[in-house]
Amino acid sequence: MESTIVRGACPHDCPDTCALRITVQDGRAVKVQGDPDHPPTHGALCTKVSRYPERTYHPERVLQPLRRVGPKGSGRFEPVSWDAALGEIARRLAAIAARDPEAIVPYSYAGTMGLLQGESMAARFFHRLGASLLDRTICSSAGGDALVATYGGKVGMHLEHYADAKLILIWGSNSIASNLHFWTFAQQAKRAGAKLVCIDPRRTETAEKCHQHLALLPGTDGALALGLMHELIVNDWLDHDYIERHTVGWPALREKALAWSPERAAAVCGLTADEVRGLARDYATTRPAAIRLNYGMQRVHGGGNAARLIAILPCLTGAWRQRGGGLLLSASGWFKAFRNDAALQRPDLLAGRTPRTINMSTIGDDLLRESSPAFGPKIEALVVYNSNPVAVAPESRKVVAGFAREDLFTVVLEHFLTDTADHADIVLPATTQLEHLDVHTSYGHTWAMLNRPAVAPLGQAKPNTQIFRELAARMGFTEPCFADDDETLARMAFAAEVDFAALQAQGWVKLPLPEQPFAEGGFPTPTGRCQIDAPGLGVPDFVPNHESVQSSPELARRYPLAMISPPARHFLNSTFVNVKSLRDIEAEPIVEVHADDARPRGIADGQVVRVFNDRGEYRCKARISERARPGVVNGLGIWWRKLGLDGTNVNELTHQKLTDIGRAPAFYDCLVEIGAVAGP
Ligand SMILES: Nc1nc2c(c(=O)[nH]1)N[C@H]1C(S)=C(S)[C@@H](COP(=O)(O)OP(=O)(O)OC[C@H]3O[C@@H](n4cnc5c(=O)[nH]c(N)nc54)[C@H](O)[C@@H]3O)O[C@H]1N2
Ligand SMILES: Nc1nc2c(c(=O)[nH]1)N[C@H]1C(S)=C(S)[C@@H](COP(=O)(O)OP(=O)(O)OC[C@H]3O[C@@H](n4cnc5c(=O)[nH]c(N)nc54)[C@H](O)[C@@H]3O)O[C@H]1N2
Ligand SMILES: [Mo]
Repeated sequence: MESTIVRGACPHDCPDTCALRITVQDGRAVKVQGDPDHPPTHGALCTKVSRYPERTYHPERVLQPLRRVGPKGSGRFEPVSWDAALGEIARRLAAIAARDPEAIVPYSYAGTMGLLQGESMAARFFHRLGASLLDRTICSSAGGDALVATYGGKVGMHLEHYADAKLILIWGSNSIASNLHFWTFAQQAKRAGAKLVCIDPRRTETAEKCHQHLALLPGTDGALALGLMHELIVNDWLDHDYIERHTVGWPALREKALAWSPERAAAVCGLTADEVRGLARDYATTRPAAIRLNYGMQRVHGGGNAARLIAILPCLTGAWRQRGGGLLLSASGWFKAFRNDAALQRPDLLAGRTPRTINMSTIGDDLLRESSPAFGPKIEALVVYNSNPVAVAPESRKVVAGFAREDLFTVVLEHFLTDTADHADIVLPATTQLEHLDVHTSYGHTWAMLNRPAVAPLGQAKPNTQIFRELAARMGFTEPCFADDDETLARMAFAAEVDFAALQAQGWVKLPLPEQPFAEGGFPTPTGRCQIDAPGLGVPDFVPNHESVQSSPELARRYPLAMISPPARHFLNSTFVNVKSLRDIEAEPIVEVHADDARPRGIADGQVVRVFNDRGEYRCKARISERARPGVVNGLGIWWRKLGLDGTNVNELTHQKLTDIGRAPAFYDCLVEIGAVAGP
């Protein structure tokens, strides 16, 4: 049998953006492996993506357009032709647009991170239509905006430089689960004698493999950073020259930090004062010292301020001066200078209109709003692609009620009948990464990537780009940009420095970037300095959780447990939950509970429990485990509601209150109570 290897790129919302080698036999992808030649990937893939053929050829793939036949949310559909489906969508959208195009809302996130199958033809379509804009905040905008305020961009250390560090703080990141190819570099550093410290409320598989684990309470990272600053000041562990020349605003923050003794910080964080002191000493006196910050720490009310405080640390000690020193939260800003987003997305098609913006994180509330001068028109139509909001958006009860509105027209572009697709009026079959062309940036490394289609589209599936191209034609949009094919889009996605011929030949191109970007300051802020005092935000401070003993004592009496809901290792958000071999590993939706919290509630290991608060109730299995610290329970995400124990998931409990910076959800700032469920 003849077999060929096709070069691809992993499309998933993960910092690693691996280079793939896909083995194709007789037109069928039979194996997906990591490319050994791509430095970050070094031939290794996570378990999930190595199961790609299983997901792609899954018997439940949606391979033809479907039209709803049952009530909203029933998941009952009949197959229809592409012609009928596109015709109906164009008719419905045109009728709404004739009244007010802002009543139409696109809803998308990072189901694929590809620049083409993400926001290229889709953005053109919605811009031309004049639909509402979408604020894509659900994941990273608290920390992301914080980094932009502080450094001037989402920029930081090179991934490979972590191998040279002598101390790595792995802060708010379960790297083994969600940033595996960083972990490889951390392991290299460890073998060369580096100390690894994990800062995470949960005793994750990563925490277990670090030398030290600081299990702070969720949402207290800002207090810890201030406690560390206190120690840097009183022990004079500051790099005065770096602060003087490359930062602005330190005196005001210095004043605040002096009020955060290790005792005070420890009391807020649920740590000991010695743990705070020891961490400060390690951080100040070990060279090079690196921080791998990740988005897990910014899904709380004060997530933005905390990310700012932590990002300031390497500027106080001058850690940026050494290779192997500094911080990385996201590398995505490095691509900014090399991307042609305006060419791909064509905001000029708005032609002077300024539609309102809907925040994706409050879709539950917004779908239930009537027209008003403040809100604008009631949402009449939703077009969902690359996202599964019914499962992933906070406060499910409201999200589900919104999606169940009989007067809402919903179109979902999907691979599978997800919880969201079940609520569609029309489902359109989309291709997977193995079936379409795309180009990629990364938020964990600095290589631009190309994904070639390895196989022909399955069934009647089409790439998102093609679906929006055909919809545009149906709507009578005649601008020539709606005729651009995918290769044309791919060629215009990057600036000349990312040579398309090189991308085609090798599959990736390393961005031309300085080796040690901030060794001598040079932050991409207007002043070139790290903005400790940032325009419009001032100096950062500790911001407590929306829901905690301190900020909401009455609520905490009724719901005394803090719940975080980090990713399960073998799922990617809600993707892969329906892939049997992976679901078999995760087995069932679980909540991890410490024995000290389980005992007084009469909860036994493996028992079904109800986790509840005023917003809702979610049933899952309790796992009594040292992974949970006392007072904090871990409800691992993000199950498909319909594959859970009672048709719900953990987002039944989360709320729509936003973060201090970035308008993002505070998924990990959530009080609950747990009770045993009687009976079998
Ligand atoms: N396997 C797998 N990989 C993934 C994902 C997935 O779902 N599964 N998700 C992807 C996505 S969408 C993203 S955004 C990225 C990054 O995604 P993140 O969500 O950052 O992923 P993790 O690093 O797994 O999880 C964050 C860690 O933060 C911890 N944490 C929770 N609250 C706090 C807190 O208040 N302070 C601190 N210090 N830590 C806290 C959690 O216990 C968890 O271990 O990963 C991506 N990679
Ligand atoms: N409680 C709680 N909730 C969370 C989080 C948490 O930690 N806890 N994490 C949050 C985070 S960090 C994020 S990023 C969001 C993620 O939320 P989403 O971005 O919605 O991610 P997924 O759940 O993976 O859903 C992506 C969907 O896109 C589809 N898809 C993939 N590729 C394509 C394509 O090419 N075309 C089309 N049409 N569809 C495609 C997949 O089949 C999948 O159903 O969830 C958030 N929700
Ligand atoms: Mo995310």
